[in-house]
Amino acid sequence: MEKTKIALITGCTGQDGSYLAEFLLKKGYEVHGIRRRSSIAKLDRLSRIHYGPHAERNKFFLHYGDITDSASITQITKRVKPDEVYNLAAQSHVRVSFDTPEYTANTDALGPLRVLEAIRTLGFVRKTKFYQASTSEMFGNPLESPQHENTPFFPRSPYGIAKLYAHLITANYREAYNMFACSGILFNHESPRRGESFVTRKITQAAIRIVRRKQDKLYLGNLYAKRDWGYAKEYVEAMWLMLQQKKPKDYVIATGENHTVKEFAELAFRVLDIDIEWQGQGISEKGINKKNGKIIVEIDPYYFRPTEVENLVGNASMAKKELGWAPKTKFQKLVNLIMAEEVKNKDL
Ligand code: NAP
Ligand code: F7E
Repeated sequence: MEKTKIALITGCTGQDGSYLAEFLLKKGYEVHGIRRRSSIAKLDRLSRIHYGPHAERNKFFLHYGDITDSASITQITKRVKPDEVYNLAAQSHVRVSFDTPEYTANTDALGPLRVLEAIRTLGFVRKTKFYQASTSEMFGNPLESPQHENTPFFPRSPYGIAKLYAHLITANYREAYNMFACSGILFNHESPRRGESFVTRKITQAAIRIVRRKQDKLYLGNLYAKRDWGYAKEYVEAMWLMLQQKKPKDYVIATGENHTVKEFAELAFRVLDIDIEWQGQGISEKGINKKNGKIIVEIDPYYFRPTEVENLVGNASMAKKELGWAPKTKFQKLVNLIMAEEVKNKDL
């Protein structure tokens, strides 16, 4: 009989961590996740696994730890003896990284280093494969479009810069210690589990509240930023596929098309039968509900970033060729599937 594989996921309570845990349990893995201590337990995204009446329940374990605390990371790695480590833990908000640059560097740059060092110093280099959650934010203002694995990096935020360190140190451990260590350069991916302060969920939740008359307006920053938005549930499979290859290698994961924040807002409101008419320019631009003439979208400069990434779109053809991975959910379908979940939420 084949031995059960053991996976350790940092950032298990997050959007991707929860989808990945479900995916790996379905594959028959024993899954260990790291959770942070907080005053309120934040296990909502794991409720289907952790509390549900599922057979997998016995193969899922949570450990208290923190990516800024080497001792906890090393102890958990020593106890779990993972075959695969997925390092998803991060301060993942780009705007917030300008407010907390040092913490972001500690978590997003040194965090992955701590995990790599745990694997190395415990003597697990031959046993344990390592996945690092890299990001399209490393491209920043890119020199070419679409971006691929060899596009030069020009990050534009403390987040992007911290993630670039993590990306490069992962490559260094691969070369220096012959470790199976690789990074997925994932473009934006969303879902009904996406954090509520990212622009997609902020828009979908506000649209529902506005229709339910619980909110008057939606305040946004840059309406013209373009992002390549995919579906998180599909992207976690690409992470796993990367660790199943013969050789460790970095891959871009993206849909290959991008859209503006404005288009996202238009589609989300359209699901609720609201068409937006745009008037004005710059910070005076407003979105008006065509049905009743009410202003439903306004600009708040607070949401502008000191340095913005204007236009990202990825080329995932290497992932298609070598991993057999391709996105199934494109823009319109993605907006619809998030909205379909939001409308069920009676608390909004
Ligand atoms: P997310 O929902 O914000 O989840 C982040 C996870 O990291 C959460 O579980 C969080 O725990 C945990 N975490 C944060 N700080 C920690 C610390 N100091 N110690 C231990 N755990 C900590 O992010 P996501 O969207 O799932 O993204 C997963 C990873 O992919 C992140 O590294 C992100 O930077 C990267 N990424 C995301 C995208 C995207 O579009 N989603 C694209 C490219 C790369 P709490 O639940 O306790 O907060
Ligand atoms: O912003 C603009 C904002 O915060 C998208 C993270 O997962 O993906 C994510 O980072 C765009 C930006 O995501 C608002 O200026 C306008 O241009 O949803 P976001 P992000 O910054 O692209 C990458 C790949 C990651 O790796 C990150 O971890 O939308 N925007 N108005 C706004 N953004 C927010 N959050 N809020 C607004 O009101």
